[in-house]
Amino acid sequence: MSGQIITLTRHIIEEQRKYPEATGKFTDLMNDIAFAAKLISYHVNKAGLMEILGETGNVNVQGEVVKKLDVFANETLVKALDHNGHTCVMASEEEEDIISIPEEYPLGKYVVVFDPLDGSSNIDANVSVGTIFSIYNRVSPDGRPGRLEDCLQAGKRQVCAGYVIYGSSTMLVYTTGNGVHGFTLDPSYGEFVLSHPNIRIPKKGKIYSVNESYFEFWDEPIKQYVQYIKQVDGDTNRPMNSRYIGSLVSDFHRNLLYGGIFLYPPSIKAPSGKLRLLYEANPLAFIVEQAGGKAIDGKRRIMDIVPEKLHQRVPLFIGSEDDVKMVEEFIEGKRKLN
Ligand code: P6P
Repeated sequence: MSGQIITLTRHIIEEQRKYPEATGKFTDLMNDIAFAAKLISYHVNKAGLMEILGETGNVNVQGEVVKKLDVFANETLVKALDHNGHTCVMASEEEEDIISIPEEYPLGKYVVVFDPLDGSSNIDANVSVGTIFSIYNRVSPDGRPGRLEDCLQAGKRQVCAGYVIYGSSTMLVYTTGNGVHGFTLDPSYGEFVLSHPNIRIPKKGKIYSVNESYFEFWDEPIKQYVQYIKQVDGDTNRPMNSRYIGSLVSDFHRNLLYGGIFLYPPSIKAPSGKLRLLYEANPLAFIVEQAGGKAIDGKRRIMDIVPEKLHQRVPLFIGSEDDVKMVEEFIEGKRKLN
């Protein structure tokens, strides 16, 4: 019925009804993530006023130790997810090793890996930043602390993936394999409200997002692809528009809604690219595939890659299906710049 307010909690509960075995623990876990997102949103939006910027260890006017926002975001997520008995282990871009659940807390079956505040170096310039997360079922034996193997699962085993974008408004976008749904935080009563049901990415986009300052360091096929999409040809709707914010969640979110491709290719300087497989490429790949798009590392489907290390980097080509297929054709030598 139009005019209904569907909160994130209600949406998850209704989604979970499709799984008779659901116990409600996943709903609780997602609510814990949403709670952390609200706290992070509040501090991101007040950062400039609360002197949270700058190096760790400063003391602000209240005499509190000032944390950099990404440290604050990391601690907020860990504290929100470590005590409710839903997780057995976590991993974060901010922590070298896996994050174990304190002994005094019960263990759960879920594994959460996350980038607590991607793009945080942009905050001082008031550029949108984001939290990115993936949820898996544990693979190690129940009843004992989770292990590294629980975090090193291929992206196709994700049970949920999502991101929060802290921009002109705060949005949470997630999938559990039944489409992609976006919720906007209504600060007047602190609820994430369904604003973008069943997001679908256009099959072909008009936007490409890449840091072209690395052009000379790319392999020849990537150079040719980027030169191709910049050529003038009305019949094939070229040139494409260049849009690059330098904040992954912002570039991805815009391309998800409008259509297009984000590229972080391998280069002489970064043979595996810059972005991380576990908590950047995999969750966004799950989301884009659920929205009808595609995500590859240049040769493989991102979600087929079995991680070997927590902070493993991977080249990333992600977005509209036809755009990613075209860069794939250049990489495979099936298409060349005429
Ligand atoms: P470059 C931000 O530092 C980040 O991790 C992503 O959010 C962003 O997409 C990428 O790096 C930008 O990297 O090399 O273009 O500055």
